[in-house]
Amino acid sequence: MSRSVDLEGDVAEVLLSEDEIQAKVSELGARIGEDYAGRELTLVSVLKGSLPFMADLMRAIPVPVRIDLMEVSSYGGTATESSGLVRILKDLSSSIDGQDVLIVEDIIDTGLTLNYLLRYLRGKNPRSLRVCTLLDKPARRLVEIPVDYVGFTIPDRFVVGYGLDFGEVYRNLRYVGVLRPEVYAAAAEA
Ligand code: PRP
Ligand code: 7HP
Repeated sequence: MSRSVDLEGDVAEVLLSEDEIQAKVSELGARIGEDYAGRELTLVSVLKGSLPFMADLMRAIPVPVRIDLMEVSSYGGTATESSGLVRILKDLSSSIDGQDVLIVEDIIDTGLTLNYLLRYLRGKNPRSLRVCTLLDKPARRLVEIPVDYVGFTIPDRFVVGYGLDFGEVYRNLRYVGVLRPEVYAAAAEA
């Protein structure tokens, strides 16, 4: 029998509070603003997880930004393990030829998704291409990739909230937390 979701009750521990996240987003926005002073920037959000981060970050960046959205899915993996096989579900809406582009991610784990995206977007001839991620889990990295802006480096724990999901839920938590082990166990049994 499937277990019902208890949005807040299923969280064992808050890893990053709403205040910590918002302070970091302001800091990142200011840094990006300095680095791109006098220029315009195209932010490419990688759906769905980066949606809250993108929405907050774009408003913290004090230079003109355009936004575009991509959605990719890794397939062949499990609820918590990526396979490295990436499929584009939604492509860019406009050309990025000659533009300064910043990819906005919620988390870099194995690095396989971003490795694929970097190669794909480089092929579209941007003027520059950088990466900003809210969370970085370096212990899980399978492929080395350049990451220009990192909000928080976190330990090897599966996290949810502020866009990050488990089984497509928990994305609307305002903080980042770790789920109770029973939640995984129930999902594995289902
Ligand atoms: C998550 C996250 C990254 C990717 C990171 O996306 O948003 O895109 O996994 O994992 P990796 O470094 O091991 O490749 P997910 O595929 O869970 O989709 P979602 O954003 O829709 O939740
Ligand atoms: C993907 C992902 N999604 C949610 N929580 C995590 O810890 C994750 N790592 N990679």
